[in-house]
Amino acid sequence: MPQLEAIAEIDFNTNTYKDAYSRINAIVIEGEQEAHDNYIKLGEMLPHEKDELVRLSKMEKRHMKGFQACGRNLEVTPDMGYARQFFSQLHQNFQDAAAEGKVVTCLLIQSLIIESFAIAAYNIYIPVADPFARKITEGVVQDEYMHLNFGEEWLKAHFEESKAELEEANSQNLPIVWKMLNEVEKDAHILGMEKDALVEDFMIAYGEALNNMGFTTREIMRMSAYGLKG
Ligand code: Y39
Ligand code: FE
Ligand code: FE
Ligand code: FE
Repeated sequence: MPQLEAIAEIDFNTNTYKDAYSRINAIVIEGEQEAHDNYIKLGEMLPHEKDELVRLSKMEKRHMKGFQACGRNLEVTPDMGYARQFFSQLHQNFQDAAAEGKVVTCLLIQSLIIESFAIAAYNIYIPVADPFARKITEGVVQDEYMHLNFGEEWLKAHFEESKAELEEANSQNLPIVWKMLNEVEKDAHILGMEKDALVEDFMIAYGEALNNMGFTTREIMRMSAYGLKG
């Protein structure tokens, strides 16, 4: 449905809205918690960047607390079990990569893929959010651009030696993102967020990051197509 129509129609107090919110809010809370943990882990893997990565991890903790407040404000209990399940594949892939010392894969999963997902979701959510959540989300999305930029800059500086691992990690993890988007489509729609817009914003953020790092347009097209057909 058109965005303006959606704004006019949204009643944040219906059971339908709250039911969808219990899952989306949980996804965001769980995502922020895992992002916190991932940046702590990355700080251990990149001792030279540790201070900066600890700083990013603290921002993620703050985001988590902000979104918990959004749920309380609407009197919604987040379904954390659902959210852990939602992230389990990406979470496992990050853990496996970390155990193998594959820092490039870890950066691709957290700083490129998950941050681009966050940027898309938060930008699409802001115009349809309740006033309390809108204010919180506006503050958060600015930080997410900084997080994406961290991964982008590090990978740009190590591009030649990272390229093969990035392509492999992309092929393993991008299909998971498309699956996650399909899974969340119905609930997102109830909140006024359309899947097409989410996909579009995700691809803009992710594609721009890949471009800034040094991938050619042809490579970016090839990488983006991974898993698109499910
Ligand atoms: O870096 C971060 O802060 C990322 C953890 C946050 C992830 C947010 C994932 C949002 C997906 C929501 C899908 C709703 C349509
Ligand atoms: Fe619609
Ligand atoms: Fe965050
Ligand atoms: Fe982030």
